[in-house]
Amino acid sequence: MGESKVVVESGSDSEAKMAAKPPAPTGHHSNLVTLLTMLAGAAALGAAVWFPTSEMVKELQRLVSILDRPAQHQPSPPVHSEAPKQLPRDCYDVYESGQTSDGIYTVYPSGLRQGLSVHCDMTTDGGGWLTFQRRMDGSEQFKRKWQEYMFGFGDPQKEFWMGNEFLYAVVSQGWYELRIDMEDFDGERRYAKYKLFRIANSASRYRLSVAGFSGDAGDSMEVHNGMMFSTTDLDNDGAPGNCAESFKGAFWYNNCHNANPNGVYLEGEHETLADGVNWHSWRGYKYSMKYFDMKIRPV
Ligand SMILES: [Ca+2]
Repeated sequence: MGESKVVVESGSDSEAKMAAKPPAPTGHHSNLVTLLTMLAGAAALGAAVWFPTSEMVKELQRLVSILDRPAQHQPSPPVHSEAPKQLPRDCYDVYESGQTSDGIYTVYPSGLRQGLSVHCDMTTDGGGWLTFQRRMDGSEQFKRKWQEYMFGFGDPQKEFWMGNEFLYAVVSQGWYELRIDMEDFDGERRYAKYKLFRIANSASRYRLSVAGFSGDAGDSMEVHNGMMFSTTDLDNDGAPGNCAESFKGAFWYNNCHNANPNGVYLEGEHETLADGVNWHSWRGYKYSMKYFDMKIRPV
């Protein structure tokens, strides 16, 4: 782990090379309650631009009241009526309900009443994958700020980032695995898979937990494990400078990266260092992928 594969942010020294290990994650349930209480409170005061609509504020308050109920250790009261139809929490639920075509489906993670339109990959590696990031043609601008990475942008059929808040809503429901597929301009495809993928809430800057690599693309995520998410306007990285600024993306930067999925779409070989859609362990810091996606599925 002390290998010098991490790009050192320009003008930095080595003191911040490997950031201290993060504290052990606390209960996600209580994290979610804390977050939602905070958001609902802030939005109700009109202080937050995060949830501008009163509809969303109500939704958050409803969620908090649900989550604040004591855990169901007591036996449930007998149910006499017909059980309500179960809403899909993620793409795996959608897959289980019989949908086997790739496309856009509505899911309801963490009890979100309004639902989210997400892209489900139903054909790769057994299907049931919820795609949260994709690059494929350079049509979308990925040089964006914290707020935009928080709630997402782009077209889920094409290039997009789903949004850290929605990603959190999904992965906080249980145990998830991560799969990354990529392709170069010679038409060769590689993948990286991780048995565990989780992010913390916004108060913890969406700190990443990723582990259990397999695949043929090499492990370029390991140095990002335990890091917080960073954007150009909110530097939470492990470097003295600003990695998102230096490498023109947004990611769980360390000091700074082995993977830069949200970098500039530079179409193959590039002269500049590490600012493309790079995956270091396969094609290095001067090759930007033709295709790249990131997706999750419950374990
Ligand atoms: Ca920094």
